Amino acid sequence: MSASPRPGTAHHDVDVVVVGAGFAGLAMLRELRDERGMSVRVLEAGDDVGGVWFWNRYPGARCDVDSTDYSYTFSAELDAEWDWSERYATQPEILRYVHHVADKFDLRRDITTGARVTRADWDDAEGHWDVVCEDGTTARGRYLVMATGCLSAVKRPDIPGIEEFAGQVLHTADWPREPVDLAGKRVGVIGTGSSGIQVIPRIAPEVAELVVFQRTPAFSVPAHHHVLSDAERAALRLTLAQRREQLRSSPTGLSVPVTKRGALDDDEQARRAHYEEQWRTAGFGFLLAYNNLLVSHEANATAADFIRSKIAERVEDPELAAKLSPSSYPYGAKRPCVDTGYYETFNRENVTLVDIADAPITGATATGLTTTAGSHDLDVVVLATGFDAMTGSLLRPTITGRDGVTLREHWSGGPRTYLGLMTAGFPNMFVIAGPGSPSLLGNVMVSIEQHVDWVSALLADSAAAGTPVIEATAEAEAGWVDHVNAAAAPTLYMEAASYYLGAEVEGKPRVFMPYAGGLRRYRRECDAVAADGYTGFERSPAPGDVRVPQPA
Ligand code: N01
Repeated sequence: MSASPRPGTAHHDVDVVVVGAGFAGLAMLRELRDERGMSVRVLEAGDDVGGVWFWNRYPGARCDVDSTDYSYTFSAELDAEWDWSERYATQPEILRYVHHVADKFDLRRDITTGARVTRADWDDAEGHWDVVCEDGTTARGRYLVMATGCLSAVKRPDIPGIEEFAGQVLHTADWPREPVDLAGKRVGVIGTGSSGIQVIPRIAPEVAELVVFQRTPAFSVPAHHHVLSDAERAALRLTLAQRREQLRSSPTGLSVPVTKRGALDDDEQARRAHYEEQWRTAGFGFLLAYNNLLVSHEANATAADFIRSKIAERVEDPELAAKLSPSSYPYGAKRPCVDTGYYETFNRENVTLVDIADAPITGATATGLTTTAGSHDLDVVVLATGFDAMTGSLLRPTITGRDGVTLREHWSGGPRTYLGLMTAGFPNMFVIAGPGSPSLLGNVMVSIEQHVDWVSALLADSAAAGTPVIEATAEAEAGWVDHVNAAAAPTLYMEAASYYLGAEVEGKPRVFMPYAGGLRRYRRECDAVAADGYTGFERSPAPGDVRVPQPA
């Protein structure tokens, strides 16, 4: 299908069309334009850059990876002029950083905002992608890079009668840009994952009543975020290079020391002391307190018991503490959370927990929400219900590859990729931080930069060889799918109804989507493929006399 723009909208004919102007899209744009001399157009649905940090502006939103490690590493000048103010940066500070990067590297001139991609079609005869946006913007590019994020397709629960509700309905991942005044209001929050756990303690002191609708309790440990002192910032600067090297070579992309100790190597007293120490400092790294928490039930139970004992200390009412304590899945099998005062929030007079596993929500009325056990009058409903993870943002647009096959058809049994980067039958389409990559299981920034560099080198190599049409072979894809499954099989990840497994959306194929082999191993696999002349990819000349983009 050829792209033709609506009157008043633009058409962009470029080497590369990138979808999404979050961390991944901006990195891809800078790399291909400034390092490879390619023309790039980024199409972004939001009306500004920032991706997930543009949309998730709910109170309390912040990252849970140390800010220093949640940064680009491609520019020493950028490093020198940017100072994070807190251990875990808030959403506004991260967005300021993204804006700073966009301005410093003059990225905005190649970005169209307010352009939600609705379809992309591979034209086999011409060897390019035609891309169409909801607003009529169109683009054509030799390459298509989906930098749409793994947690960006917002999931709204189906609540019968919600349109009758007279109050406000907000979603954490689609929070209004203008300030929302919750003071003195009766607010219901549905969902107790990372977003719920951040928003709940933050709004509890200002609202009149807070009703938390919990389906599955989460494991959460203290974040210990704090404003960085001058001395801490100076120390971070001094150790930055070494820290970056450690991130690149670590299995998680986190600056958490890797231990060789398993939880059962210590006796109970030593283990408890170690957990106490981790509890006081580690934040998200608590999951790495021992090296076998995600592979051994027995080891995992020691950490899970420890966290439950802490919940019991933090929540005054033992019955409430029990309801807030996860027991139906291993610690870490769902993405663990970090918090600031989450459990203590339930000691407040104005906060109520409603267990919707026992008494599910049946619907909404003009005045609030009803469950099988009763009704709750509310002024505002906050949906902290997460995302159609990993595949949602790739399957919501219609993407058609060779022979008219859609990505939805090709992935009907679950996502299939080679190295998490390409999918057979979809030539010249790359996914950044998508299914089959380690992105979600570690520091996504490290994955993003690895993917961007690796894809950039592949495009340069292919252009130099006169074979700019690149496609993962069906065999390589099948091999990687097996490899991803094999990496996940021995882990406890398989034992929770998580979004890693596609359990968050009814009817979604239940396959483990991220690569659980770790970033270090993943990087080695990718490097070996490149060193071997890009095995698993078929590369061919462009059809006809189409211009071959040349690297700088
Ligand atoms: O989403 P989630 P999130 N009825 O899917 C519940 C990143 N993140 O937005 O577990 C009732 O984790 C659902 O219940 P259940 C981070 O990677 C990072 O909180 O499905 N309840 C669950 O409690 C994170 O993992 C940061 O039974 C429903 C919650 O809603 C990811 O984003 C901050 C429901 C969804 O939890 C997603 O986090 C925020 C329904 N129909 C997010 N549907 C930081 O960096 C879902 N739920 C700190």
